[in-house]
Amino acid sequence: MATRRFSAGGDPDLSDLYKDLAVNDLQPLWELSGLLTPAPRTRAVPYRWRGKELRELGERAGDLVPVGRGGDRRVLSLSNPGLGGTPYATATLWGAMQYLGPKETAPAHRHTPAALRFVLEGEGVWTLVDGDPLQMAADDLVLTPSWTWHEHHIPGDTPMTWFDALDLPLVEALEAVFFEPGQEPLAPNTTAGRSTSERRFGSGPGLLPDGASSTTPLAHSPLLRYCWADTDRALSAQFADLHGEAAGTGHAHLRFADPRTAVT
Ligand code: GTQ
Ligand code: FE2
Repeated sequence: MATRRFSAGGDPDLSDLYKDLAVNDLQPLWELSGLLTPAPRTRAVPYRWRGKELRELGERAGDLVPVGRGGDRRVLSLSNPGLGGTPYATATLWGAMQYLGPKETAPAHRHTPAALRFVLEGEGVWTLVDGDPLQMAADDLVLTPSWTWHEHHIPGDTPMTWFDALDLPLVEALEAVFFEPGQEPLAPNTTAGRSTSERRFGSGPGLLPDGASSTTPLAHSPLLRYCWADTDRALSAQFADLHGEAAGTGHAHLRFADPRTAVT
């Protein structure tokens, strides 16, 4: 039974109606306010989490909290102070810093929320997406689309921290969250060279494997790593083009897009 009470303003008949509505799990729209707002209400507030603290606290978690089954990921979520204690950065986005130590593995799993990762500094992490080994180095963007298997490895001796963004709160609101743990981690010796995804779809502007759009009916970009060297080159080229679209703006601006369709 609904527990919300509505004021009948002293009218006994109305009061009876409201009681009976409640007993029948009904609510009178005319007593409800704030549902159809003229414009969206934004509860999340502008906020800054300082990189220095994130790094230090990640390292401390690294010393104290093992990663593995049961713990799966060593992640500090950004909890927006406007969102009443939820572990979410905004109403629709999860944002977090993930810390992985030397020789550690964050085991395979998959979930319906999609993830993207921005590497802020360092290198040495390999993220396997559906078994394809993607290198993660400073300023790279790495995609883990919805329901793809993923696991993170550091075969070497240097720990690393990176930023995760997931559409978890959005998918949760749609009641569409599914999660599945995977098999034991693959050996990190599968991590050499460029990923299959990059070799096929990261060749350069306008260059796609023949038949790509029909043979890869993916709901997400087949390019899973946007490496900084490519992004930097493209930004520099755009910036240097003083007569082009960037003219007068003083800055170059790029969009990460699905190379098959050039749609985000
Ligand atoms: O790296 O797989 O920040 O599953 C939150 C959930 C990272 C991940 C997060 C995750 C991951
Ligand atoms: Fe994940």
